[in-house]
Amino acid sequence: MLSRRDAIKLGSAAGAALIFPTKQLASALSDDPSELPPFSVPLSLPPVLKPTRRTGDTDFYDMRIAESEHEILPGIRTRALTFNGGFPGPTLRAHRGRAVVIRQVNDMASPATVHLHGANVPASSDGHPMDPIAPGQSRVYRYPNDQPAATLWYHDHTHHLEGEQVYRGLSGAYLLSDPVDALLPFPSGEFDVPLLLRDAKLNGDGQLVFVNDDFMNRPTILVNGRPQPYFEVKRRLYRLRLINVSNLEVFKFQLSNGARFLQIASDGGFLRVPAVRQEIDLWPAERAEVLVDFRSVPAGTAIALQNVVALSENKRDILQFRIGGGASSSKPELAIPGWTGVRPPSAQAGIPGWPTRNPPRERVARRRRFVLRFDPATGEFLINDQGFDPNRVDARIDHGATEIWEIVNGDAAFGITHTMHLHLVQFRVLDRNGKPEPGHDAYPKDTVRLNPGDVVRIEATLDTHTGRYPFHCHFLDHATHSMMGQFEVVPRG
Ligand SMILES: [Cu+2]
Repeated sequence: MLSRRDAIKLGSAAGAALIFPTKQLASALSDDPSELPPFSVPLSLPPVLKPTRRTGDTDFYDMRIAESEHEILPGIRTRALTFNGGFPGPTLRAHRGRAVVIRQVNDMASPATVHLHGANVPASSDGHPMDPIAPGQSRVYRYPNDQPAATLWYHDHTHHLEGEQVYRGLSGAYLLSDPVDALLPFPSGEFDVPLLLRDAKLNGDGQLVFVNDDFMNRPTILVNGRPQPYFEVKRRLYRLRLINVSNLEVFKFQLSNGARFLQIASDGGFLRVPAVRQEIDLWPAERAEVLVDFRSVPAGTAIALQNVVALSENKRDILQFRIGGGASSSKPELAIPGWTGVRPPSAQAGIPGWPTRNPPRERVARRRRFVLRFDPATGEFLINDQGFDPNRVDARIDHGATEIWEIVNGDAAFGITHTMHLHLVQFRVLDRNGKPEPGHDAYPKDTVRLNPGDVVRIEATLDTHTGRYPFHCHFLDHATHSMMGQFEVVPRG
């Protein structure tokens, strides 16, 4: 079985042809990273968007989707598709129990639809691929924020355009907090840092080049829109919100000094138990919140966040932490066995909103099976041998039902990785190839990784909104062509 790494190791176009039999082959093995050495530019942070209006229970925002120019490489203006001119878009900070209402104006020449990834929202505000904002038009999205604290993100989801439009810049962070956040002794404010990670190809003029599914030829790594930046940090704990906004890039993060992360949250919020991790896997659309501890690191030290499964050596370095002076925080600092940092409260289950829901097995209403497979005859990516059809509903689910879905990566022969993302719901990964999924990868999840040949079972309870929602591979270039289906939650009759 060949992985993406193995494909590179083959080191020949012929080898790659076996695995990636599509049109990107001509460019597959060329590589033209920017001349910029890693860690030449400072990390930038997307601005936090201010509401235009607040009421007792709702924050109102205005956003504008438009092409604009952005400095990715120093001194070069790159045309991008942007929310409010940002690459990535501005960060929204939302609070559980306070609704957010966003008026999105589409000033692009193409349609747009805005999906809030990981959120539990009514179907009318889900940003369904078939529910676009036409050019020149606007639309109001309503987000109830009735779910536990989580690192969510928003992105374009326009049918057949989502791959290119997200690649060209249409994504941003949406950080939902709740009272649990305030109770836990985690870094906040400037020490709580969203990191939107992706790859890109820039041509000789510094312009973004998009070729669908051309993951082997996107040699530039961007963090918050800047190439392999450095980040000046203090000698203290940091909370990093890692968000993979790539179409296709997979990361396995390590710290260059061998230090470990404390993972506190996954896609949909806090883990049941924080996990000490040497490595963090992060595939497209996944999130991980980690604490890193610079308290005992000498001032003047540099530590790199690295991707140890990078397809080429120049993509290995992601971000450099430059440890400055500065006192450690006045907050009570924490210790956990096996880690140099934090000891979270031990009684998580007693904290209101801590995500501990595990539906009993006997209530499982239905089991389904979905096989994800590349079709070499058409170059399309299929679910149960079908491409996306907006007129077809693949799963009708009674409101309140718990279902178990068996998801199969049927591409062992081609060595193609996939993921499965369900809108609307956070699910639990029960097992992978018959073995229980480790807690940090099990719950709460909205996107699950599938290596070639993997068989994964997930369990989801659809007890919130009714209506029609997509599920799809979140390698967006696969979803665009056209690895997507729909489920519909129907009221009980
Ligand atoms: Cu896929």
